Parts: sequence; C-alpha cells; structure tokens
Amino acid sequence: ESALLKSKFRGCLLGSVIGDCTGAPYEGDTITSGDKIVIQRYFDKLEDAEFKAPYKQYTDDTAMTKSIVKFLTDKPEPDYKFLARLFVNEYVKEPKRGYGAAIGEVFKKLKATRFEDVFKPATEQFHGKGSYGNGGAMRVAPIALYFHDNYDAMLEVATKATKLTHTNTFAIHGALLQCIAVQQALLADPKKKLDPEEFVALLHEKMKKIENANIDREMDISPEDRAYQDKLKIVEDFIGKNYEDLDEEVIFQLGNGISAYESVPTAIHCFLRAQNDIARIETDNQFRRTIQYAISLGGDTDTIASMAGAICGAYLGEEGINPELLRHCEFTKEMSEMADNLLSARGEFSK
Ligand code: R7I
Ligand code: MG
Ligand code: MG
Ligand code: MG
Repeated sequence: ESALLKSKFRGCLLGSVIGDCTGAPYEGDTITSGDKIVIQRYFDKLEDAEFKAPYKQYTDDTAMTKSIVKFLTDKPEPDYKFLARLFVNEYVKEPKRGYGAAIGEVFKKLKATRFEDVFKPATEQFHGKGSYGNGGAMRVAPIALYFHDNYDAMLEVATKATKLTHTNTFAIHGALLQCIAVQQALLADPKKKLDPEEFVALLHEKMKKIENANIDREMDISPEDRAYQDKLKIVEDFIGKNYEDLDEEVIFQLGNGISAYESVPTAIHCFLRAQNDIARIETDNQFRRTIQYAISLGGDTDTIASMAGAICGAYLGEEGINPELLRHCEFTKEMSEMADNLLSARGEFSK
C-alpha cells in the first residue's frame, strides 16, 4: 500500500515536470498537422536510449511547484509567509523561467513590503479583479498529494496557496479543480481500467458544491457561478470520441490558453482521452500519449501538459513513465526525492 503511494507521489510530480519540460519549447504555438508529425518524432527521440542532447529545461510551472513542496515539507503547519518568500526567492534567483507576464508585479510588491501582508499584492492585479491565469492550478499538485485523505484541508490550503498570486474566482476554482482531479487520480487503482464518465461525474459533483458556495442568493446566478460545471459537461461530451477533427473542436470548446478556465478542463480532457488510443499519436505508453496529445493541442503547452502529466502520473505511478523521458528532462532526479520527502512529511506531521 505505501509502496503504491510512494510510486504515485513520484509519478505525479515527475509527470508534472516532464509535461512542463517537454511542452515548454512549443508554448504559444499553433500546431498544424505537419507539426504533429514533428512532435511524434520529438517524443520518439526522447524515448530513445541512444539519443544524446542537453536536457529539456523546466519553467515557472516547476519552479513554483518546487516551492509548494518545500512549503509542505519544511513546516509543521501551513505558513503562507514562508511560501510567499519561497516563490519570490525562486523568482529572484532565476527570473527567466518563463513566468506569466503580470506575476512579477506581485513578487515586487511582496518584496518591497517585506512580506507584511502576503495576501494583499495579488488582490491588486488587473485593477483589483485579480489574475485569472493558470498559475495557481499549475503548481497545486503537491497539495493534492499531501492532503489526499483530508478533503477540506486540501481545498483550504489550495485556495490560500493560490490566493498569494491569483485572487480571481476563475483562477481559484481552476486550481481547486486541478487539485481534485489529481486527488481522484491518486486514489484510483492503476490496475483497473479507469471509467472516464465516473471520473468526470465525481469532479462535476464537487465543483457544483464549490461553485454553489459562491453564489449570492439575492442575485441571479451569473455565468462564473457554474463556469467549471459547464466546462466539465463539455469534457463529458468528448468522452469516447476520436474522429479526425476532434482536436480543433477541443481547442474551440475547451481552450488551450493561459487562463485557468481555458486550460484546466483541457488538461483533464487530455488525461481522459489518452486512456484510449488517439489518432496519429503512435505509442503504447499512456503517460506519453497524455502529454504528447496535450502538446499537440498547442497554446499553453507546458502548463496543460504539466497538469495532464500530474494527473496521469498520480494515476499510473512512476512505473508508467518511460525512464528515458526522465533522463531527458531537467530536475527529475531532484523532484523524485522531493516526492519522497513529501510522503514522509505526512507521516511526521499528520495526526
Ligand atoms: O497565471 P500566471 O502565473 O501565468 C502562468 C502561465 C503559464 O502558462 C506558465 O507556463 C507561464 O507561461 O505563464 O501569471 P499571470 O501573469 O498572473 O497570468 C498570466 C496571464 O494571463 C497574464 O499575463 C495576462 O496575460 C492574463 N491575465 C489577464 N488578462 C487580462 N485580464 C490574467 N488575468 C487577467 C485579467 O484579469
Ligand atoms: Mg511555464
Ligand atoms: Mg511562458
Ligand atoms: Mg505555460
């Protein structure tokens, strides 16, 4: 049992890093059918033991995920000032890791105010609306692992960890959706065939509760009050479909953008679609199929592949990941150790 958990912790965090590293070179691109052939060959090479090349570098997605792991392992109780400092230290050390265009402003203010009120700077983003970027979702996986047997604590910590940089409801609910998806994948038996309909139905039920809690009863229900429930309906509609132009429809209906709303449901779709063969993606390996498909959708490729990779890795465990792929990506050795630390920290601190 604990060997399975160890494998799943590693699989999740390694899946997140590999999605980030392999997706980064394509971030922002529109992918043509010709590009898909190139991406197929790119993954063929990354799985080739003979292939020698400098490893693919990680981006902000992994830089911030690292900080979340440290936040969970280095302190007995959640300390958000500590987490804010970790984010800023990482950013100051390596600002050119491809961070979101606006998040540097939050880091600057945190530093300038000496971390006095760590939740304030994020509220001032985008004229007080807060960022709706996917930055909260892309780094949330370690929280799902650490709190997988304490649902309420998981949601609370994921919410607060997101709010350090993202206060828009779309960003927070997107981070919660990604968190819950990772948790569900972690709790699923990798030896049994996953039931995509059941997986989405469970997500839908939980997001309904989360989005309903937000409704002001005096007012009409506004679209954002069921935004993710609506998206999950679309995810459900795509289950079992596998025709030629599906990718374009997925991009149109679910999105492939930098906002949480246009990327988290897409990542979940990638995980579910890759449970079966996908047209023009030639591999027997489910993990590769998941991230190769995510990248072939274009747009925010590092982040969508990273989130889909985290979900798939949490489901399959590290055995599901080709070791050659690990060898070709930066920071995988270190992240594997961090996953082990995260698991042991649970033993030490959870009551
Ligand atoms: O969300 P965030 O951390 O960015 C993460 C993304 C991932 O793809 C990473 O791989 C990296 O490339 O960036 O950083 P933010 O800067 O908070 O949000 C990302 C972007 O979303 C912003 O720079 C804006 O372009 C856009 N955005 C908004 N645009 C208009 N109005 C976010 N919120 C708003 C908004 O309210
Ligand atoms: Mg990135
Ligand atoms: Mg970028
Ligand atoms: Mg990205």
